[in-house]
Amino acid sequence: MKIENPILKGFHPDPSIVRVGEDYFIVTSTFEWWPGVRLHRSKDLKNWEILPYPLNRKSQLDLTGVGDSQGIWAPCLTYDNGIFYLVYTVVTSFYCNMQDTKNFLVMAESVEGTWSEPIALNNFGFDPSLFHDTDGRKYIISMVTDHRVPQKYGGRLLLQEYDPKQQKMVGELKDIYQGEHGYLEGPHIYRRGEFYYLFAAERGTGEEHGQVILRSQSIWGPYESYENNNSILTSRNNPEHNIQKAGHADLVQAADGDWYMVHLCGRPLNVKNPDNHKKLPAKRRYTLGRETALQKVYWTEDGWLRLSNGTSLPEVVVELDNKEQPIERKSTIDDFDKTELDLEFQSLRNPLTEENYSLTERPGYLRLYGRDGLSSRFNQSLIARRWTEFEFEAETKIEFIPKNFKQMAGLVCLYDVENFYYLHVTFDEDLGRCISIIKSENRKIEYPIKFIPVRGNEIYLKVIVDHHKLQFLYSIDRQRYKKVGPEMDASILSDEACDQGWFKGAMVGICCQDMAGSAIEADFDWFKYQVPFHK
Ligand code: 6LW
Repeated sequence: MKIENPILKGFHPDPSIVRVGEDYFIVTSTFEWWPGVRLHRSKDLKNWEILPYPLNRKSQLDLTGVGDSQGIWAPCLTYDNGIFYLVYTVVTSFYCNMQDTKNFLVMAESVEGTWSEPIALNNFGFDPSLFHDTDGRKYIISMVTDHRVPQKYGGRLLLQEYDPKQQKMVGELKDIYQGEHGYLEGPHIYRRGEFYYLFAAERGTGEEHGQVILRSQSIWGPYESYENNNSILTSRNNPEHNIQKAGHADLVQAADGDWYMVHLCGRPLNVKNPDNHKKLPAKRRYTLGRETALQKVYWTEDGWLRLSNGTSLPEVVVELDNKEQPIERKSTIDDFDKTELDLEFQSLRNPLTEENYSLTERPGYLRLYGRDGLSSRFNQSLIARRWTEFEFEAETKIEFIPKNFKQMAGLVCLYDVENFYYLHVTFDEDLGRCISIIKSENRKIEYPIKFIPVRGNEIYLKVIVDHHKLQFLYSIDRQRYKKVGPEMDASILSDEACDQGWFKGAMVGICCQDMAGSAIEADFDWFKYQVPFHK
């Protein structure tokens, strides 16, 4: 069986994998999107099915007000003795100098829940990982942030024991790595034969990214690195390769003894930041964010880990020996006939409550009640899903009768609260009900078109994305579609282009705002996300 990377397309970074019996599970970071932590299951490593998000109660996770690209970072999923353990960071401030990186653990007997309330770990840095030793002891390893100017350590990893009985960190905190070779993140520990292996990402999550491996006979170190700390996985020397940004990896052993590695990667657009860009000059843009890929690996006779292709360059197509076990494909149209939202959808920072939506008020419709504007970090009535392909169409059918200009509802392509394209229905004092587009690029707001009056109760809003091109359309009969506004630049919805963007990917969704405070309702009959049929 062949698998093609990425295995989880679109915004699925920082993968962590575990196998329990015949099932593989992968968790990925969700940042300010709610609920927290994406979870997928597969039996063949190729076909992945989304499962309920582990952090799905406000008592477990409250991201109200949290900054863009903060929130949930780098979850790590492990299993021991009948229990799933999920550790993760909740980042509540980062881009100032003092970082708040709160680390937690939740547990569950079934991966589909219910997951426990969070247990606080230490907060020295982000990317905590839990290691279950063979003697029953458990340890947390994480990287350490350093707010001092200048920083005392370039990179540093700390290890501390976790006591499952007392449910807290115990004993001494020890440095097991200090950045003589560089900055390590996303650390995991494994035990194999006589060694403890330390597996970690290096050189940040951009195109320089890579993965290193070190080992020691004691969990506390000292750790020796493989070949002068050469990356065992990286795309940094092959900018033309289809799989860029490779790094931040985790290992899993199949039931037949074979080893696999999941890692994050990105597929670039052919569009770059300008040379004078203040954050990342001349960097290529990645609207699909960082995705999850899989590689086959093996252990050498002298106990080091290598990619099966013998190089450090990730494969696009990986050949596996196992048999494919297809899963049911979801329909491209969600007609909102169920009483719960599809798992593909996430909201921003908060769960949607009955203040925001109803799937029962008008059966067969998603009713959204207008709340905060698209720049709010508090109470938005918005649901969105990931862009998973360079080419796709998304469409919705909306019924909405706004009464003033502060009321809007429609179809949105967004990266964060500062960067979006919004095709919306609203009200104008002279024109009555009309549609328009708002573009926000790093907080610079523009209306690429004027307001266009629209008749009829039902309106179809559509977006067609083709790599860096984004075109909105609308129709009142679903027969004839008219383009609205010019072709626009999709590439601004990327980590590279966004001021507060570091770690996510573009999303498309539907939303309703009522900044006048009357919680006007908008009814959405369905939402369609479709990739061209040749894909
Ligand atoms: C992740 C860390 C990282 O926790 O980005 O650059 C963070 N490195 O490993 C968010 O994905």
